[in-house]
Order: sequence, then structure tokens, then C-alpha cells
Amino acid sequence: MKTQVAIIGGGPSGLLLAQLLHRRGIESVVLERKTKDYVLGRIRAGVLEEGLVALMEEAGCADRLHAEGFTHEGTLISYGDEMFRVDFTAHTGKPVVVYGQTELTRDLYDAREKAGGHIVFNVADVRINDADTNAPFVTYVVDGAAQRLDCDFIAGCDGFHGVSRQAIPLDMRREYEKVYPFGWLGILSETPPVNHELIYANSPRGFALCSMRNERLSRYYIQCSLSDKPDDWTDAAFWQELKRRIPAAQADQLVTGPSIEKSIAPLRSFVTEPMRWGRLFLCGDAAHIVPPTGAKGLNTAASDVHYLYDALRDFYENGSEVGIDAYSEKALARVWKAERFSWWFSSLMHRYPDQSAFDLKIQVADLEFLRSNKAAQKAMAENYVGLPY
Ligand code: RFL
Ligand code: PHB
Repeated sequence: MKTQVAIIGGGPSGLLLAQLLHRRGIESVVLERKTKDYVLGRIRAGVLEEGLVALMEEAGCADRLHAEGFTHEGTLISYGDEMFRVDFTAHTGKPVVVYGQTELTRDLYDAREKAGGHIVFNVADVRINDADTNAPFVTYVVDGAAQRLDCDFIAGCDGFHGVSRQAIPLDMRREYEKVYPFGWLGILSETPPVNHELIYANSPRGFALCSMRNERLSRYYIQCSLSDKPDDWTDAAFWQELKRRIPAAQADQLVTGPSIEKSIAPLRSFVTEPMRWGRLFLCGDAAHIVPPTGAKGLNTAASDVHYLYDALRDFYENGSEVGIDAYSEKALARVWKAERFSWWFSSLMHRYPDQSAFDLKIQVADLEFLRSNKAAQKAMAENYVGLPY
């Protein structure tokens, strides 16, 4: 088989890239290790920056997002007995949109299917070959049969545990990593959200986040130990712990109910450099991970897609390699700013096992500064709604 762009991974990055390229007449094949149902079963991101919304519009996939997504013009932050609001639109003129990654991925699958896009599910043993030449190809196995896909370019959109990053020789790449000593236990419940905006809570018992998917579906998280397992937490224990971490007024109003999903995610900051090797380009979680505090993961994946889409268009429409040569540098410049913000916001909001009395005082001072200083709120708002591409 032959195509222009071989895309490894049928998560949001891979599908968005495929759909955008399709709209410009550039063909691709997406190779996905799992089934569509499996990909759509993963509950992940919930907050979309304007840049991602614009890309979804350009991909022709934004109708449902506009109809069903919630526009959020600010967020609440609580600590001790204090709670304050950071007003995104007042500081930046931009809101964010709350719309689940699951729904966004579903919209992209629907669009690819409608357009007759080529997606191969259940692929195994994906290997990248000759990426450092002008004739790269991908081999894989599907239904027990070995296959070969020749292409001009390979987009590695296969997430943190994919094969694309590993295809770059070790002496050509450098990895930067920070592992946090805690995780997030998240639940989804068919209950109305406790508040119409998100609440990020720093409490002596650890971080908590109140989020949502729609007016009948809530998403809540609490910081937990890395050794915890989802089954260690009954729903009753989760609700009790959440109530102890959020302000009393909200705890009193919280509507609880059975969880329909419960999972634990470890927190990690990770970047690999460069994001390009020859004709292989890494995109999204394949190249970088952020802790979820600040909701930057999917949005940073989207900015990579934006730069790569531009670069590939420039190549196919103008015969120019300037964009593909600049891809890694441009993408990384924005990635590191999202890494910094996610690291800072995580440090601000969590309890660390080795936090000294001094560290705690600094954390409160940082929160106080953010609560009382307009410039600090503006900086936070600019990062939260997304830095320009
Ligand atoms: P994905 O979503 O991991 O998709 C990669 C796809 O590649 C497939 N794959 C392979 N396919 C073929 N061959 C192989 N060898 C393969 N290996 C893997 C996988 O099956 C999968 O389908 O990466 P992508 O597309 O780069 O998207 C990244 C986002 O999923 C991720 O950054 C966000 O979910 C992170 N994130 C959040 N981001 C936000 O912007 N806002 C949020 O509010 C937000 N909340 C979150 C989050 C992530 C979380 N978890 C569980 C890590 C909340 C949580 C709890
Ligand atoms: C979510 O709704 O899943 C969510 C929202 C904001 C975050 C992280 C996750 O910072």
C-alpha cells in the first residue's frame, strides 16, 4: 500500500492531522493499535483552548462542539478558607471550551468515516523503516498478515507508550523527565456538576478538582498515592474525601452518585528532543507529557498538529521544505511553555510528601500573590486559555 502521510496512532492527534490533511487533498493512512471502541472508552481531557477549537473548525468537525461544549470564562481556585476566581475573558479576551476528549475523538472518527478515510485498527508490531531517507515505509501486522505502507512522511501520533519516539536513534534524541510523587484518582458520575466553572482546590489533605462533561455528567479528581488502586476507593470513600478538600459551601451542595468510571493517572512531565528525525515527525503525547493540572496535554498535541499540518501543506502546495525543517523547533518552543505552566500549576496546588514547613509557606505566598495580583492572574489566564501558536 502507498500513501502520502502514514499516521501512527488513531488518538486525537492522529485523527485531527488526517482530517486536516484530507481537507487539503493530502492523503493519509492511520494505523491504530486498538479498536475504535477502546479508543473512545478512554476518559481523558476536558478543556479545549481556542486554538484547538479553531483547528476543529478548519477540520469541519466543530458543529457538535459548538452546540454542546460549555464556554468557560474563568476558573475558581481554593486554598485554606479562601476561594478566588481568575477571569479568563477579562484578562485575555478569550474563554476555554469544556468538551470531552472522548466526544472530540468521536467527532473526528465520524468525519474520517464520512470522508472514506483509511484507518486500520488492531495493528500490531508497527515498525518505522528508512525514516532518514526520502522513501520511508511502515511495516505492521494485521489479522496475522504482514503489511507494508510506503509513504512520503510518517507522523508519530502514537502517544507516550508508542513506538515512534523509540524509532529515533538514542544518540539523536534527548529526553527530559520529571515524575511527581502522587497520582490523580478520577471519577465520572451521572450527577450535575457542583459548580458551573471548574474548581481547583489546594487542601491540607491534597489537591482536588471539580470538572464536568455536561449538565448531567461530572468529572472529579483527587490527588492520591501512587500505590493506590482504583478498587481501593469505594465511591463513598471518594465522595467523602472530595468533600473534605473543597470549600464547605460547595461540599454541602455536592450531589453524589455511583461512579461510571474510576481510574488513576500518574503525573509526569516529559519532553523528547528533537521532535523530527528525517521524515518522521512526533506529535502529541508521543513527544511530550504534562501533568493534567492546567489541562495542557491535548491542547499541546493540537499545537503540534497545527505546525505539522502547516509544514506538510507548504511541502505539498509550494514544494517548500522550510516548514518541515522548522517543525521541531517551533513545536518545542510552545511545548516548553506548556511544560512550565503545568509544572508551576501542579507545584502550586498539590501536597508533596517531602514538603517542608518552608515549602508550604512559599506555596501559600504564591497562592496569595495570585489571589491579589492582577498581573499574576493575567499571566495565569494567558497560559490557561493557551499561548498563541
Ligand atoms: P493518545 O490519546 O495517547 O493517542 C495515541 C494513540 O496511539 C495508539 N497507539 C498505537 N497505534 C499504533 N501502533 C502503536 N505502536 C501504538 N501505540 C499507541 C493508542 O492506542 C492511541 O489511540 O495521544 P495523542 O493523540 O497525542 O493525544 C494526547 C491526549 O490524549 C493527552 O495529551 C490528553 O488526554 C492529556 N489530558 C488532558 N489534556 C488537555 O489538554 N486537557 C485536559 O483537561 C486533560 N485532562 C489528560 C487529562 C490526560 C489524563 N490521563 C488519563 C493521562 C486528564 C487525564 C486524567
Ligand atoms: C477534566 O475535566 O478532565 C480536566 C479538567 C481540567 C484539568 C484536567 C482535567 O486541568
